[in-house]
Formats: sequence, C-alpha cells, structure tokens
Amino acid sequence: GRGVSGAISRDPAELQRAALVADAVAGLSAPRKTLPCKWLYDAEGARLFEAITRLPEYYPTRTEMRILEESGPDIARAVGPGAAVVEFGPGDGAKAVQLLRALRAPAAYLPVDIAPEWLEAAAARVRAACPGLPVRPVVADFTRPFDLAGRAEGSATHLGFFPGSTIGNFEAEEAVAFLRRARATLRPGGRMLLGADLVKSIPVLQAAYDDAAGVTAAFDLNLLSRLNREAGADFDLGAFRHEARWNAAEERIEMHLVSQTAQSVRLAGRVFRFAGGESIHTESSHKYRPERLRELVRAAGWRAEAMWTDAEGLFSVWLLEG
Ligand code: AVI
Repeated sequence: GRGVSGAISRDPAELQRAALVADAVAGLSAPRKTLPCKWLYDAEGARLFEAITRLPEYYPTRTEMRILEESGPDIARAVGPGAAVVEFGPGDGAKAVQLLRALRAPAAYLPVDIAPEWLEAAAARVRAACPGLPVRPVVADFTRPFDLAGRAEGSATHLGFFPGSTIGNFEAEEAVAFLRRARATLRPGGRMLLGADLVKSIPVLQAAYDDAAGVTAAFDLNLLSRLNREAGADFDLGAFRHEARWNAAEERIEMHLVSQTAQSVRLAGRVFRFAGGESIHTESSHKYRPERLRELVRAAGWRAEAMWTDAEGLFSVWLLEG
C-alpha cells in the first residue's frame, strides 16, 4: 500500500497482506480454484494445527515422536557425535528436544523460521531442556535460498532436521527444489533427517484429515475467516464445508472447501462465482512409498542412508547423506 508520503509501504504486515490478496485473486481465478496452504498458518491456524497434532485420529505427530524415541540410540549411532542440528520450521521445539537428547554431544541447535516469535518459543524450550547447548535461531524463509551465515560451530557437520512430513505439503518439484537447496545450505558433509508420512489405508487417512471433533474442518475454514479479516472478503463460512479427499493417482490427501450452493464471493473488488459442489483446494498432503521417497531425494542429489519406521509402518524417518 501507499503511506501518507505516497511511498510504497515496506511494513512487513502490509507486504504480507498484499501477498495474501494476490495469491487469493490468482487462486480463485483459476479454472480449478485453489489457495496456497501456507496461508492456513496465521495465529489462529497455528493454534488449530497444534490442536490437530493432539487428536486421536491424527497419528503423524505422535508416531514420529515415538520413532525418534524408540530408534533414538540407533539414529544417534548413525549420525555420530558433534553434529550441529539445523531445523527447518521448528514449531514448538518438542521434536528437536527429543532428537537432541538422543544424539551424542550435539554441537549446536539452529532453528530456522520466517516467524521470529515461533523461533523464540522453540529456542526457549530447547535451552531449558538442553542446558549448555548453543542455540542460535536463524530468521529466514527456508523455501528460498539462504545461508547459515557463520552461525554453526566451525568444525561441526550440519544435520538438517525436517520432521512432521511437511515435505508432503510440497508438490514433487517443490520438494526436490527444497531438498536441493537444503543440501547447499548444509554443505559440506551435511546430512539430513527427514520425516515422511507413508501410504496407508484410506479410512485411516480420511479420519486423520477429517476428525470427529471437527478441528481439521475449523483449521481449513479458518482460511476463509482469514480472507474475510485480512483481504476484505465476504465468505459466508456456513456455506462451505470441509472435505478430505484421497487422490489415488497422486497418492495424496487433499483438503477442499466445498461450496454448498451456487454463490458469489467478493474479494479485493472482484466477484468470484461458485457453482454448488465446486471446491477450493486448500492443501495437499502427499503420502510416500519408500521407493518413491528414495527417488525424490535422489533427484535432489541426496542418498537415503537409513530409514526408521514404527511397528505399524505408519510413518518414516530418513537419514540422507550426500
Ligand atoms: C503440516 N503438515 C505436515 C500437516 C499435514 O498433515 O499435512 C498439515 C495438516 N493438514 C491437515 N491436518 C494437518
């Protein structure tokens, strides 16, 4: 926007709002309406996502924690001593604590996130749990190239940490591009611990993304509330319904907001028309077969060195090298 001086505003909140509006206009103008899933995470969305991770139906978070716990000694042996852990999107830092406690003599913890307030929460938790460990937050957008700018210990090798199957929210090309950039950031001799959700029975997936308490539905619909709040849209929240759809060809669960009637929505001075039953695709969560994940990491220049899973084979944690 323009301030009183007529200069283009560089206020980060204003730039963010402009990007949200631009993405919404582009996504809602497409023949198959879509909105980028990164916009699900405003303060309310982050709170709802935390609630999702504690739902009985949402198996990924607790299963990955259990793998880190049960295979911790094995992971520590494979990683070796003295690694500086670089976590991409640390959340509340709980998984980092689990990992850092298992590793032998970790050299430092470097959480990387675009939101300074989230970084602080993760840093505080790790400082409290791992006294004496150097903790150096890095404010950066890890979906773009960045470097660690001398934050790591001189001699330490970097261990990237990307848990939660957030990799699954990327399209395959984006996932490869992210992994390739991470490899450049972590160089030389860098490795990476990557969490990836596995292909499994459709009812289990369906329940995980459309829970009985309606928390995932609220998380999805919050995107429309956000557009009403921040983009001056007039979505009628009662006129859209959350749906979780398994896309068999792409092996991914998709979140959709389905218009319950024929209706028009105004946003940024435009009118967007919906047919009854037409949806906005708000997120994809890709599920991997081990073979497919191996190919994906190979395309990014990594090699899968080891893989750990839980007894039911729900989730996987990979050590990448190269
Ligand atoms: C953050 N990400 C890995 C979650 C997932 O499972 O794809 C986001 C989520 N969407 C609905 N529930 C959880």
